[in-house]
Amino acid sequence: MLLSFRQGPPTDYDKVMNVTSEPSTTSPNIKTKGTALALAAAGRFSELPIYAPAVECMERSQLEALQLQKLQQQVAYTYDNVPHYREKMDEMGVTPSDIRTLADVRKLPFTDKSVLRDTFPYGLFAVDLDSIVELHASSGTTGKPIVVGYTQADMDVWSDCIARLVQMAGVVPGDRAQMAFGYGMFTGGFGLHYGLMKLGCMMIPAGSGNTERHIQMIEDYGTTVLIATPSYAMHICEVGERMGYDWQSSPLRVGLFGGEPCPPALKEEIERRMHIVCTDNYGLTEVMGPGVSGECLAERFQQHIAEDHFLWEVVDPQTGEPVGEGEEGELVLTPLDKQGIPVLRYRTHDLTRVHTEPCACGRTHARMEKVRSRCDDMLIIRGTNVFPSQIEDVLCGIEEVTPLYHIVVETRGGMDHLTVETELRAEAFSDSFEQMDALRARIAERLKGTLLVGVDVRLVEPGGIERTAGKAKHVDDRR
Ligand code: DLL
Repeated sequence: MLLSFRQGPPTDYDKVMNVTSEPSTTSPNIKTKGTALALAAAGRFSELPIYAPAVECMERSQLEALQLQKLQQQVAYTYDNVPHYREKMDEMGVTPSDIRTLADVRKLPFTDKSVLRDTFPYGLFAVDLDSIVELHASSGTTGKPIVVGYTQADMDVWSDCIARLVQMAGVVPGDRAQMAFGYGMFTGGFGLHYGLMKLGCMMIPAGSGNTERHIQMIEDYGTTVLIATPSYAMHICEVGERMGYDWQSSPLRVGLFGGEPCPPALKEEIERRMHIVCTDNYGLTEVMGPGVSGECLAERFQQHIAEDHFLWEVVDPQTGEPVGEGEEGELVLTPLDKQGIPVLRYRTHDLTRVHTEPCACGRTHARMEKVRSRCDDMLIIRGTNVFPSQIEDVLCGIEEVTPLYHIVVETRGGMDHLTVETELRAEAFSDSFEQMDALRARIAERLKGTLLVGVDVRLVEPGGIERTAGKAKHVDDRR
């Protein structure tokens, strides 16, 4: 039997619905009146409602005891029910009884995406298919998809994790939540949908695409929360502006973003132009989908990990050895109560740092920094390592261009060649060739200074970088 944790009743929301505050000094245009956002804008973080305070604010020592108990059960369950892990652990000479402390997790084998691919579709499932109530998959670009199955207990944990993180992001029961993720096999759509419903929101299942209709629906249905990838939210913002939609008087207040990196500059730009508060949440299909971590309103660029459901490690991507507390490395996750498809020590390939100091919101669960890069998205250009996020950071510091960009890598004359396409803001656009060329040269110079390799810069007219309804694709490696 797996441990299940009973959530306490949601906090009393009435008190936050009646709060008003002075306009936020940092973002004066953001609509906060009469909502949980008002408390945050007033810096009254400790009064913000918490979905499951008994777990989210647990003493760390208690939390670790809970994690250990769950880890021991989960390892035994996985060993008994998944032949792949039994064989691996037997080969390594590890038995479930060897897990006596949380650090003993390091005795267990890592899991990589390839294991899930090689066992397609059901090879890692720990239960009979009769007990699976929902299937999801991540498409990836090559090979077979990664397929994951959820039991009813998994679905309950999933929706609890989401209800928690959306509450953390300023959503309250009664909010009207419009979904702009697709409802297909992708975990984003249904995952957020179930959790928002659990919190008591009205769901508007618009799905991805048809951007003008999204804007019409926001107005017609009084949508207060938008769920999207940040790049699609930016597109919704621009299309609305072109349609003459007044975001300031729109009912929308909260953006729940996830599924792809959200650079701080992009988030701030969306907040400013749409007059909403945006938070970022993180997850991945292999360990659950969305729901692993989310930002609270006190700490705007870090995400609380649902530590009662996920044991985290941060390791050196090369050696697999743990890095020091607060140092950057690859996030490795072990879900602690997954029944359908348990995975041990999943190598996310996502780079982050994790902090455990107390947070002003009162939650004790550790915070991971926003994921900006993956260890497998590093480009090697003429022997130099280049991360797309470095390019993003440079471009975000140049006011004439938008945060949208595209990178093309190709071989020219036997050498790696990097072209960065960056989009001009309408107000920076000029028909003076000299001016545009000077800007292009300035951007190329800045990029070279950071990346230490020469780069061709192509200025693209406003709207020229492709917009997608899902995750943005930044790199086209043609080598
Ligand atoms: O993207 C799950 C998800 C959906 C999370 C919606 C949040 C909201 P996958 O399609 O399996 O699952 O992709 C997982 O996307 O390993 C990260 O590299 C990236 N990713 C997801 N969320 C974030 C985020 C979903 N907030 C992969 N910031 C992960 C940065 C993210 N990267």
